[in-house]
Amino acid sequence: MSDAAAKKPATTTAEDTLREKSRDANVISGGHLVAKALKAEGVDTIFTLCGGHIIDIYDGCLDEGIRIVDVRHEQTAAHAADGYARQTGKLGCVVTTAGPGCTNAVTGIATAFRSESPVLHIGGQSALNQWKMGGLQDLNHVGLMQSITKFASTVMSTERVADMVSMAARECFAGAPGPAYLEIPRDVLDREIDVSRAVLPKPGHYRASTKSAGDPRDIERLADILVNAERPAILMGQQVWTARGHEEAIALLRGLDIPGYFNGAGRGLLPPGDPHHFDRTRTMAFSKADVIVIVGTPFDFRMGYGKRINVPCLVQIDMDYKTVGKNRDIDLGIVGDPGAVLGAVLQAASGRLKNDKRQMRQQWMRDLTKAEDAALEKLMPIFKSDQSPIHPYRVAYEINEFLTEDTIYIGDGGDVVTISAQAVRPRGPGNWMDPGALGSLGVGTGFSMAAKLAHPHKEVLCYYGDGAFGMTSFDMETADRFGAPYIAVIGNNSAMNQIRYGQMAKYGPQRGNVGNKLGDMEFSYFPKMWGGHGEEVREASQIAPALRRAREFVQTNGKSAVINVWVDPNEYAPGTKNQTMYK
Ligand SMILES: Cc1ncc(C[n+]2csc(CCOP(=O)(O)OP(=O)(O)O)c2C)c(N)n1
Ligand SMILES: [Mg+2]
Repeated sequence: MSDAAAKKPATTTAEDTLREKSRDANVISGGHLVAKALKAEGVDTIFTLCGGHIIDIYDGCLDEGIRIVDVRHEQTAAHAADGYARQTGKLGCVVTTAGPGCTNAVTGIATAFRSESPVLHIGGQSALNQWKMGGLQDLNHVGLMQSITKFASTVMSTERVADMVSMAARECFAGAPGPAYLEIPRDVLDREIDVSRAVLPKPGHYRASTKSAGDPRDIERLADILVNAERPAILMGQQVWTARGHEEAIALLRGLDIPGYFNGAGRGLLPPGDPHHFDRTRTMAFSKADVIVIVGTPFDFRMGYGKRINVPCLVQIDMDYKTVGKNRDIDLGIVGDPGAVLGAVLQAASGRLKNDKRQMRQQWMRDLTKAEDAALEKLMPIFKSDQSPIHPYRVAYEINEFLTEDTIYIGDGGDVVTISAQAVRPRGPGNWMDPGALGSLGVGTGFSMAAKLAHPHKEVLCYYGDGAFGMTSFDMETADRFGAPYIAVIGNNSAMNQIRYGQMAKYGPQRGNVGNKLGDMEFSYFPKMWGGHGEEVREASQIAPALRRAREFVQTNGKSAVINVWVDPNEYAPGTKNQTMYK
């Protein structure tokens, strides 16, 4: 844990001493039981915004050495808990007060739900002895949260507080991970009970291993399929990273000489330039392959619901039984942990790949590489465009050139960020974060703060649209307050441009510019309010030097930097032009 961790009071007052003395070791309150259960689950940080209903949890966290990161908006707390889960591979935790504290966090929890991120949301509630009486901030939180969590419940007794935190944590990891919500009424939280009456699940003893390798017969079948394939291709999705199966995934691609494609959090599992890393030829590969294996990503809109895949043999591997075979037929489905399944398949196939097949695959990969190179060549003129106003492709290209092996890249916005997917190639596993299938604008600030807190030695760069930046950026100050500075680059077109394009196309320029234009904001002023760095960039040649100065500033001053790049509002991503995301 960093220095900013566990904000213990700097000085001990007489009042503190009194409280310490009066604390009876034989009794414990609900808030302290929450903290104990979180500690047992390996949670070292909570993201929160305070409220009278939840303060006893903070008091417990102080005792357990759990870092309390208090933000300015609960949406950011929830995105940060999600981001922290993605970056640590452990349970993320957000704590909000009752009523608006909960509703403000809804977008973050919903994002985690669609992204299969294990986040425990603990929320306050009026005291049970005022149940349904119309208390301050009273709301049916459980009813509200049920549809965006895997599990949502009220804790009805102090004795069960730790037990139910552990239960909710277990639910987060059942099958494909996801969020859970737990509401704890104020009297349940504040009440002190005899320690002996509290149900306290023992760390490491209340959860099974989740590393199931699927049905052994299906593993054999897949090994057979893969050793006999001539033009196989594998798509590694987010679950491969979520479940930390990247080593097995890479070993399989290399061991059996199979081209790998990557989406969502799967991006970066292999660095660009690796012989088994492919990204610009997915359509070609998917139309010419004889076997396709989809690992850990659903057939949702990002995959055209699987309808465009036309292949003699389609295999799907997923942590969730409900996802396998959904939206289109498959030839083989395996439910299990991606790493465990892929590791078992490699083992079962070991030594069985015949030389002629290996040579065919190498030719297949050479053909794909050629097509990749041609696709990149085609993009080069706009990547290097020095037009004024700046072409958004140039910004994305410059960001990619700027990334190091230790930079975590986060995208938060519409069109400018869609464009960046064509240019930005993260150099390592976990170095790519996007909102996922919910497509939520505003994830950037929480994700950035969480990524930096989880990996203080890494650099974090968030690329925002100007619309997205406006949503959550006030919490950049929170990131800096907790020693988690990052570089924010804004592709500023003074509009919600991704939406504007569709409106213009449908209603024409007169009526299409309605409800989607923003003011011209010189965002470089913003971080200066608390000692950060800001720059305006209006010429393409100035992007790279500004990025370098931002890096230097963040490293030297420990505060964030904002590079506000003015981009051409009349340039759009092909996906936006086709409006593929709505199909
Ligand atoms: C929270 C939220 N509200 C609205 C949308 C719909 N939406 C998708 S892209 C977009 C425009 C985003 O504008 P900006 O961040 O400036 O990026 P640009 O498209 O201009 O590059 C909007 C409003 C969304 N995805 N999420
Ligand atoms: Mg914009």
